[in-house]
Amino acid sequence: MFKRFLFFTMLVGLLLVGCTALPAESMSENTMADDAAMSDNMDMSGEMVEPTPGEITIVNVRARPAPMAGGTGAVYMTVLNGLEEDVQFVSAESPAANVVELHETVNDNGVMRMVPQPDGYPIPAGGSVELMPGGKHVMLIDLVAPLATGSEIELTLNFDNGESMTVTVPVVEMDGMPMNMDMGDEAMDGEGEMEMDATPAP
Ligand SMILES: [Cu+2]
Repeated sequence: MFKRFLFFTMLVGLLLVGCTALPAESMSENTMADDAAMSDNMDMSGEMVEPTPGEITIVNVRARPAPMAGGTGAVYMTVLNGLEEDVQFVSAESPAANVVELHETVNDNGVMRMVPQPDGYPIPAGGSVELMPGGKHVMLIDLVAPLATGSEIELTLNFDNGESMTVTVPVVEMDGMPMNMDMGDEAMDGEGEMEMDATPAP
């Protein structure tokens, strides 16, 4: 089951869904021309995404399809912190899954492991965190139903400042190779195996 994770792919293009999603026009005006800030607040389409002052915003949220009830799924997004304080994205919940965890896929000497991140992800003031295939993700465990392409699920994000927000997550097909998990079938044999690391991070 977890092996399938390697094949999930980057979504090209923007899906702007959520309670405080940025308008598409303002994002497309921000091009890659800006130099220094490029490495940070840039989403997977290569466009700049700036935090909205005073708010936490969630952009480019999407879930990959999942074939089985009782199986797993993953949700990706970019979370932008427009507040003047750092915040921690500490947990998430969804009616679509009985268990929701925050994970990070790491390359441990060639073995891709999903490591639970029970403390969540820090988001610096004015900064962002990107959840993407092959990296940080919201893990849906024990799905209530399959996630079919074109359907939607609700996901609630909880932050350590007491804020929570619920977003509607579209289930989208993810074509093409993942940005940083470019490996073929042969890499899946032996050492290329995906393992679930059940050890809680320190
Ligand atoms: Cu995971």
